[in-house]
Amino acid sequence: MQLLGAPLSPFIKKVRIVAAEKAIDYDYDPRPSPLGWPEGFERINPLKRIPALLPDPSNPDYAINDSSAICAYLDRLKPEPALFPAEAEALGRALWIEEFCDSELAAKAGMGVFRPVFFNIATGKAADYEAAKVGFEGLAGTLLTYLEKQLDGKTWFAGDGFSIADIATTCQLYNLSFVGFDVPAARFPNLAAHYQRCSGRPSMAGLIANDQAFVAKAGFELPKQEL
Ligand SMILES: N[C@@H](CCC(=O)N[C@@H](CS)C(=O)NCC(=O)O)C(=O)O
Repeated sequence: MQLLGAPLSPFIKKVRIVAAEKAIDYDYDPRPSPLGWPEGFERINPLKRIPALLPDPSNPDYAINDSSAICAYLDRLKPEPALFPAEAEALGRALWIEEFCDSELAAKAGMGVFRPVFFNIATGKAADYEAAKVGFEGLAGTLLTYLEKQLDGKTWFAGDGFSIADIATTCQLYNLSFVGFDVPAARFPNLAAHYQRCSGRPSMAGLIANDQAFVAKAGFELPKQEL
């Protein structure tokens, strides 16, 4: 199988973490990106989004698109370790937190924080930290506050183990951290501790190391912000 999409995408990370946790091998094509689509990519995904997964790379007309669809596919392909809780209520909660992070949090983190910093830098402009800080405070006061409360007295978001909910959250918080917006532990102690717990797993740490090497090679500066 072949996974397509730029490594900095939080949705690509989500799929790669699931694959790594389950030790599933795949070929990886990092080229498709919102900053440039290979010719004919819409044949794979008419919505022109990443990630895309081709179970058979020789057949671009038969893709599985969308990180949630791909993660569910990988989980069925290799059920162990389970990343979707078996118990009904925990599964419902995991899918809700996954959706919360993939939709509203991703939109506000991506458009409001990541893009004004990284897309500017990547296209040769100055990072717009003023806009990014407004974007961060907008999502901190609502979405991060909600997630913080969900973790009260809990180690994981759904059920009693690491799940797709924890992965989806970590990918979005990492996207913020990448451009200098670490979740402040003083304001969000549960979330900051959860982020440390999840981002230190080998499935995520390897991806972070790749990004750091990329940033160093490109000479990008992404200083940490006071929040
Ligand atoms: N719900 C989708 C979201 C995928 C998505 O929005 N990916 C972004 C990159 S992070 C994208 O391809 N955006 C296309 C664009 O901005 O033109 C998923 O979970 O895969």
